[in-house]
Amino acid sequence: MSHYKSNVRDLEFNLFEVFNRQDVLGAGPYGEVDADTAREVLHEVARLAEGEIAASFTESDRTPPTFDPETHEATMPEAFSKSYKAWADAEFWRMNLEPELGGTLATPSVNWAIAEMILGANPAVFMFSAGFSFANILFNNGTDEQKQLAQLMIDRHWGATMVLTEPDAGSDVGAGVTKAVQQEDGTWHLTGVKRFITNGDADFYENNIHFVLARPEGAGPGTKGLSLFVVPKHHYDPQTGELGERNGAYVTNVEHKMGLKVSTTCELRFGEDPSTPAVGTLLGDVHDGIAQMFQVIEYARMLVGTKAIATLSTGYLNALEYAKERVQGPDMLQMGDKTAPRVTITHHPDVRRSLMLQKAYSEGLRALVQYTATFQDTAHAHRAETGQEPAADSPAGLAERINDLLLPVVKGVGSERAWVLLGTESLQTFGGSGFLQDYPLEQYVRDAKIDTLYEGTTAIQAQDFFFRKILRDQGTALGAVAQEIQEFLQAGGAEQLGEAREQLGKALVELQQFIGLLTGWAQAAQGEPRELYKVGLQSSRLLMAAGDVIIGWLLLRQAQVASEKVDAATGADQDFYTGKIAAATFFAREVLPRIGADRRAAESTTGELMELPESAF
Ligand code: ST9
Ligand code: FAD
Repeated sequence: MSHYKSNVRDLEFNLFEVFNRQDVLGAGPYGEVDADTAREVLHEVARLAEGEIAASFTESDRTPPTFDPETHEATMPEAFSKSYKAWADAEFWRMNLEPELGGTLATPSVNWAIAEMILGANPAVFMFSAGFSFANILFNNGTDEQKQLAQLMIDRHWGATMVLTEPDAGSDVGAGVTKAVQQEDGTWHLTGVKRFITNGDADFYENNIHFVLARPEGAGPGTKGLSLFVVPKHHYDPQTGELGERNGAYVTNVEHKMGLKVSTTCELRFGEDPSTPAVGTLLGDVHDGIAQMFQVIEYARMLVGTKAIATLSTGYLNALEYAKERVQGPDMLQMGDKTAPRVTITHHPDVRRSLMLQKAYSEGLRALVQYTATFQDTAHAHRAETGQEPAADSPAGLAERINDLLLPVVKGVGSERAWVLLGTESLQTFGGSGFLQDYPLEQYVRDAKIDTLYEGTTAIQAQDFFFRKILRDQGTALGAVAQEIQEFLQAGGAEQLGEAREQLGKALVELQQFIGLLTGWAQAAQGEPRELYKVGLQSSRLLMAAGDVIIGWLLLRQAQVASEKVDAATGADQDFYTGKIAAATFFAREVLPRIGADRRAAESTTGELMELPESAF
């Protein structure tokens, strides 16, 4: 039986009942993928995910890849290679590929729905297929030869890596010292050590293309001095793709990790041996490395958030199934009667609380991914139709800014809530059995922890959210989302959701005051620099609070749709809509009141923690 439990019904609900993606599909750049096709694909991907993709999930954790330091190559578990091949051969990734490279475009919203299922079933399968997405980056930013490489990557299923981190440059990417020196033929030779590189090697790749941030000789400090180089594992014939000599970029270690063990995390050394230089080309022949890499990072942050949320969803559905069968103790109302019949644990109030919290967050976070993706749809359609970047003040430009605002929420809040809830609630539902390897929960918890760390830790997401996405944006994107929430509240709706709407209204005001507090400190810091510390002390809390308000609103939006349909519905649909109303009401009562407490706690910050001597910790 598959460990993975998809939730296609909820994906379809988001896509077609809440966010009306049928209005976008089947037209313009998405002419070949209409809503019916998208639905068929989702069901097909769910079967694939629960079947062949999920099949190697456990085995690849117990028998992870091995590394041979002599050959610098990793050997992948056979079962995992089969799952990877099943995904590569199914070719659903073509729906996210530029048509010029052989793609059949669907909207980002549909692509993230597809991605969710593969990421939930066996996340590393999706991650190892990064080459298919990197081909888009090459195609859109590259020189003619690099565009040709993009096609080879697709045709020959080559792998790809994003290479930023160094031993002394983690969150602080701009501290990187990997060097690039231009050669007479226009190519570049790289020297340096990168670490923690995902997809660094796999034996199902014929070739692997590294996208490396390095500092050209003489370039300035920080991230702005970095350029992006395309460095293949093997040299190749640019026409045919036939492999040539080994390039001087070698994997020198594969890390042993807490979880996600089948994903190879590699140390990568460039140009160690002067006789085999690490030869690369400059992406697009322009020095714009950090901005180019952020095209990759933005996609990867969405990916990581979606991975975390997908794991929470399958964790919840596994916990639910277990709870419906596990019999333990009497109903609470008969707790004094030692002969009372024993009931399934779904009868216990605390288990119900836990299950509803899991349901509300996994469905609310899925809605957050899909809501974010709707803005990607707008910006993507604009680019596909015009071939131009959207103007900042155009509807597509605003959509881009709202997407930017929401990305740290998807990544930061998605990963934190998922990892914590998987441990404290989903695994807990299984009692002691959750701790065993007989059930997938312990692996889910181990595999999901990484999501709060890579692609920028939660602290980095929180700073990105406040400084870049709110302050620097002068509140434009934030204002647009807040206005949407206000309009939803003003429109009213189902009577049974009245109290929940009231809670949401209060939480929104608290959040706005919370943001005002941090904005005030940031402004005061111009005269009194230490005020900025208060922002740093409270920014992670703000990010989580913002996530809860948006989740609470999206759950209520869903509940409003459900309330209009529930009476006419029957069977599973009726249960589905009833569950939506219950989740939104529960979240509004149980979670949203905490926003006020968060704001008050933040308000009491004095910054004295920053005065405390290090020795007192
Ligand atoms: C990693 C990989 O951890 C984990 C595994 C991932 C899964 C593998 C699969 C990969 C899939 C890939 C798919 C392919 C792609 C497909 C795409 C398809 C379409 N937004 O604030 P400043 C830029 S990898 C946009 O001064 P500092 C911007 O250009 C390792 N751009 O920063 C800006 O200039 P300007 C991940 C942004 O103080 C410039 O940077 N590591 C954003 O110099 C400088 O900005 C990390 O994520 C943004 N949000 O540097 C590092 N922010 O201002 C985390 C900055 O003029 N650390 N830019 O516009 C950080 O993010 C730091 O804040 C820092 C600070 C490095 C940016
Ligand atoms: P540090 O930056 O040293 O951070 C340590 C702690 O300090 C964290 O809690 C952090 O939040 C906090 N901190 C640091 N700076 C600040 C600050 N300014 N403000 C507040 N708090 C701060 N990198 C790649 O380039 N490519 C990959 O493919 C890749 N894959 C990875 C896969 C795995 C399994 C792992 C573990 C890492 C991977 N990474 C990859 C690296 C990853 O992106 C970094 O680990 C991450 O960005 C954090 O850097 P660090 O580990 O050096 O931690």
